[in-house]
Amino acid sequence: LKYIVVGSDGVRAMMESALTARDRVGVQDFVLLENYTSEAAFIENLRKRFKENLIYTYIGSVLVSMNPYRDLEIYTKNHMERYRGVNFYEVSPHIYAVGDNSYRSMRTEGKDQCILISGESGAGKTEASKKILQYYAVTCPASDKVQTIKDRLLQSNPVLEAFGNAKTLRNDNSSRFGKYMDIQFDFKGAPVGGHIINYLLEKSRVVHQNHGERNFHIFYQLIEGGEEDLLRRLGLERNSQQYQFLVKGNCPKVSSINDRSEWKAVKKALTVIGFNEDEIEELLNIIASVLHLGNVQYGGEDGTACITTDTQIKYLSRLLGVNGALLTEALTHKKIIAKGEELVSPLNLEQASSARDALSKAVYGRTFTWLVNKINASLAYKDDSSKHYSVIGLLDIYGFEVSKTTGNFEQFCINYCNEKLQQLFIELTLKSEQDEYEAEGITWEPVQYFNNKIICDLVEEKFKGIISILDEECLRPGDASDITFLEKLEGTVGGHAHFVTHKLADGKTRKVMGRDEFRLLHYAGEVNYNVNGFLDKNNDLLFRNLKEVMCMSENKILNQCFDREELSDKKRPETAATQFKASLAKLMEILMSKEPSYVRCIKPNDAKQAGRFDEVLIRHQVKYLGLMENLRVRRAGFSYRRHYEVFLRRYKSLCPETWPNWQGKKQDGVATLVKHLGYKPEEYKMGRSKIFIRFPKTLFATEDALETRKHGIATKLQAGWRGYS
Ligand code: AOV
Ligand code: MG
Repeated sequence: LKYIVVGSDGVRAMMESALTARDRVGVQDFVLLENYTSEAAFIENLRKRFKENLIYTYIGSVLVSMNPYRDLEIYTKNHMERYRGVNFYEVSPHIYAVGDNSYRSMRTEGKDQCILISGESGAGKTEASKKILQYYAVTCPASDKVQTIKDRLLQSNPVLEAFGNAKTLRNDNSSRFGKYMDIQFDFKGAPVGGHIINYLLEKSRVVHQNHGERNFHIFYQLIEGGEEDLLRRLGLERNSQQYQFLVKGNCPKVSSINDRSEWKAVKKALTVIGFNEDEIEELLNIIASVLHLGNVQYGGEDGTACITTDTQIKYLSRLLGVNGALLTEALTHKKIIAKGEELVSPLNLEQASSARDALSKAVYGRTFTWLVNKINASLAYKDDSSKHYSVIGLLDIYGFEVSKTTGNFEQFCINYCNEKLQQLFIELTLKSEQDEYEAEGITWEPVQYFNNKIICDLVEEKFKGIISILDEECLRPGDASDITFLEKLEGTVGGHAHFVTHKLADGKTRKVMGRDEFRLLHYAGEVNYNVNGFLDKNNDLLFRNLKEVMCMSENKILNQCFDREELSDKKRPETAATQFKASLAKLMEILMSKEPSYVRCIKPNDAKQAGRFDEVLIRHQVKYLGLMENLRVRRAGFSYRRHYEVFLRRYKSLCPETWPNWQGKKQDGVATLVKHLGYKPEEYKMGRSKIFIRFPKTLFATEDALETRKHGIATKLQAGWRGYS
């Protein structure tokens, strides 16, 4: 190969242009940052890239994703093709690269994968998980049968979002349930099935919404989009503000949401998933019933509740397929069985309202679970001839909710869930890093992390964790209340470094905190929780007579949701928090058994606005997500590692002995290559299958040499074209 001489000025200009590009768009992997311990440099890199709409950056194999709050043209079919089967480092960072990498690992190593997406509410987790699913739907092999499954997998999203997402202050489409989805692939790598596990739906939203928030999307979709005769049949008016369960947040419309077109999408999705007409009808009967229930008004003298108008009961009786008189009775009386005898006593106004709310929540919550089961049935892998399949799991949960106002029981659960995930991240990133050095026969020194295990323990430890104490109060007969629960907490975990109440050690009180609050110092920030409602929500009880009525329902869905066996069950059901804790423990087990990939989502501002880089907010997330430590671990030993084959393929042109092809062992080729490049012994180590490079500047120099060479060739070609050669 002959090079044209461009003169030393020309070379400098070319090198400078390569460098300026890096100056402008930053580095695509944080490990390449010169000043890797500097948080300022980290943030600056994020800022540069964000400004150029480069929302993705790696820390090694972890993908950091910034929510752009605008539609970027980076999710086209062309983009998908570009990432298919290509090595992580050869193309710019992308969520598709993560998807593709997991897919390839699953295919080549035969190991089940999982992709863990974390970040606070509104950071872009749900969008990321949808992008990955779309990537598989488009790029994986397909036959007719597979196409059906692909369609169903994709269409499960609009349905679950309609019933399980809502507008909150933080996110117009906030997931109010946790979701873990397995995608099952056959031996050809085609998606052939799926399975979803859902976690604790925030069902209190059915009866109450904070100011500026809405109930679940489906209610507004039905009211806005439902056809005239459908609404007539359901007895609904086309005005969401008529319904008590939809007015609490004073937020009927959201500019980013078109309820009417969503309604159409949801109906179509239900059909694709395989719901028949009857099932859709019964499902909508239930949704309408919840709205009617919300409008049941109580009145009554002498303190006992009675229902003042029978309009709602008439609709409810028809839509739920229950006896109106029995329902009325159950909404105003309570029945207990004592010593084999039935005792019926009237409810006062407050008790009756909460019975009505409990029924509404139970009906909605159980219907949601039914919906997930129904979707699972339609996604089930049906090929009996070969039961074997590999799995990629996608985890998209509700993000951490930091708020200036106080949180409630549900937020406590949501944030606890995020603590657990962070714990898993810490264990697995450290562990896998260590494992890799070990496997490659390289020694290293571990880096210190803030370990949030202490907070997980505070919440979940047996006997002395917050959940145990809550359960204890829930089971205690007599005067147990939310306040006695708080007192018990003070007595038990009062001295804990991550737990605070209004009481100060010297007996004085902290003025800024309410007497019915406790504060947890979460890994991601401080949150105050108001104990009001903790006992009730944790007990999650429904009066016996309401259950009895529901068990008689002729609505086929409810019939499956309310089982007569519940009535004869003597054992007390597990509390909500304990069930949640157990389901999270199981989730951790599932995730630990798979090979993880991480997507760490960052929210650029609180205003849901494009182009706004709120540095304070971002710095806080970088801190609590542990990204700096993550980077340090990655850099502590060797910041860069590449399989010999990949390294050789990329840089072989830089050495006459390896160019155009190296005939011997790849490892020997790499050894020859780096010797030629002048790598010093302390700069790298040769592992069993990879080369480990300690300093990024070594790799930088090599990258620059490659760049210069490419430019050299380009200049030569250009010059030739201009006729100068
Ligand atoms: P979350 O799942 O992390 O919050 P979402 O994925 O719902 O957050 O993202 C919130 C909103 O940000 C979306 O509705 C989009 O408008 C926008 N957005 C996110 N990612 C992208 C992207 N890649 N491109 C364009 N817009 C995006 V929560 O469920 O509240 O924890 O609980
Ligand atoms: Mg979400």
